[in-house]
Amino acid sequence: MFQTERRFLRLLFLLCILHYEAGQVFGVWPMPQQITQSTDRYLLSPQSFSFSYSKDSAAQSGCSVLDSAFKRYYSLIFPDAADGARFSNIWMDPTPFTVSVSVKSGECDGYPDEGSDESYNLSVAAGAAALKAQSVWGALRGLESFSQLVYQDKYNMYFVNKTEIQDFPRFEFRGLLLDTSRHYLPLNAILKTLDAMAYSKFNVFHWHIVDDPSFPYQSYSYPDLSSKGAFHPMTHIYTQSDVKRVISHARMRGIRVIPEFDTPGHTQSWGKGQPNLLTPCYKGDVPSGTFGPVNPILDSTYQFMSGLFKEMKSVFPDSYVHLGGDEVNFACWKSNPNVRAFMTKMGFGHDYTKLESYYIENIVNISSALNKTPIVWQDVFDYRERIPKDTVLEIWKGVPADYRTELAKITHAGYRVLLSAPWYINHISYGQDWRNSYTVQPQNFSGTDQQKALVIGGEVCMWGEYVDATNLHPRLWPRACAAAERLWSNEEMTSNVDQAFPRLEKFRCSLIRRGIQAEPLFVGYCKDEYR
Ligand code: CP6
Repeated sequence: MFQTERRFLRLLFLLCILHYEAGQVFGVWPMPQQITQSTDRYLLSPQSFSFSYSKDSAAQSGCSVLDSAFKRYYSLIFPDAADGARFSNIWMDPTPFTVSVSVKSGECDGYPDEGSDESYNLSVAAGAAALKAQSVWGALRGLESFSQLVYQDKYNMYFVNKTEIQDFPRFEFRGLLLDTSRHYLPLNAILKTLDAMAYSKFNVFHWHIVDDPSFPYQSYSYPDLSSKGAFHPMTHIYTQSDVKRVISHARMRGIRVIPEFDTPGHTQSWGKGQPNLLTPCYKGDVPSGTFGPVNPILDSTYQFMSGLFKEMKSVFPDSYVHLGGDEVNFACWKSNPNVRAFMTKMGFGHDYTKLESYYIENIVNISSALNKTPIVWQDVFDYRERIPKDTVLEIWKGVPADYRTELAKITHAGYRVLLSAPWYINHISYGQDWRNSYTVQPQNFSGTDQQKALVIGGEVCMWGEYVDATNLHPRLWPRACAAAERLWSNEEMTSNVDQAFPRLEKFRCSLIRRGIQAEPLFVGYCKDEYR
């Protein structure tokens, strides 16, 4: 009975939006869970606009995350406030306007993590807006929404309409993968991506930092990994200070940084700086001079991985780590007589998936012992390793539809899953492919409610074979925004892709305005695009 009432109210609400959109399209991307706006609007002037901590807020001035967010959002809302001469409100009374922020928890120096509360309420009225959140992370989401509500009229006057928002994310994990091994991405390209992620309320940066082609992470325990394995030992590396900057920039935006150290496959570059790590491949009875995946039969391998993961724990604060485990080619293992002898000794027969299992089990145990929750690619489940129940499996295979079978299978086994298969946006094609990303329904597979609750979110993947700093931003934006809304917003309110189009067009123009080179969705122009 409540259900039907709720449905009815939602329908009524959607009709209101439609009616309203005749005048002006909603300005918030991703769509908040609940938003009501009126046509009453308030003039804002940069000179008399301010953010402040409300008296009842647990965080006050000195709270690093919010202090710097206030500065950032002031410039985002009033991009031309700096050139004061051009913008002068001589015709208008500069009515004061204050956004009062109140958070329940005063924790400002921590890192966002699993379980961070990102909910917020925003109420915009005459002369004041009230933003209330449990944590600073929710306050950040609210500030972003507020900034998107502000617009300029044809005289370039700033306005905000009377608005009420109640908002929270549908999924707790809304990630974006960058691959810095196929091409090196300069620090600035990463920081800018983090900026744009915050605009779309993404909250996890999955840093696929190393892979076959290069090892740009400068390890302090094993410096040869980058000095020998990076494209260039000085210019194409991420120093400890670079990594700190990425983590800090992300923290300020409520974004977690989860590094991926993908093994045992995808490790060619590791072999250059770490002798005896990779398996020597054989041609007949003699080593061929080439190397395969990490050598799973040596104690020295696990000593090295322990050392590297201990370093990871001290460098990356997030409680999760991505261990990879995808696309392991068994040919080299099969060719090596020592590996074959080990197989026999262990009773694995000729089943090399058992060897892969053995390796992953060891690696997962190393990271669990360091209190890190592992994420692995779905291949690891396919091999049926005995992995701890808190392991997250990331589904990357099976487009267009097969990932549903995979979701059903893995959640049936009781594991939590992350969906990235339909969001491989390194794939490009002619036309509006964001629509495919938008219409994905992560919980649309056959399974119980319990199974569906195991979908913790999803990830947009930007693999780097054909991407470097020259084309990264336009390839990412606004295409990644489609998944961002799918992962944040209410399913029913965002079920119509045609209704999303004008909002996304508008959001893309805001991205341009904020300095993100987001590509066009279709024919048209942005106001002020070449200012
Ligand atoms: N690198 C690594 C890759 C991919 C994967 N892992 C990949 C595979 C297929 C496509 C795109 C990327 N480049 N380490 C798979 C998770 Cl289409």
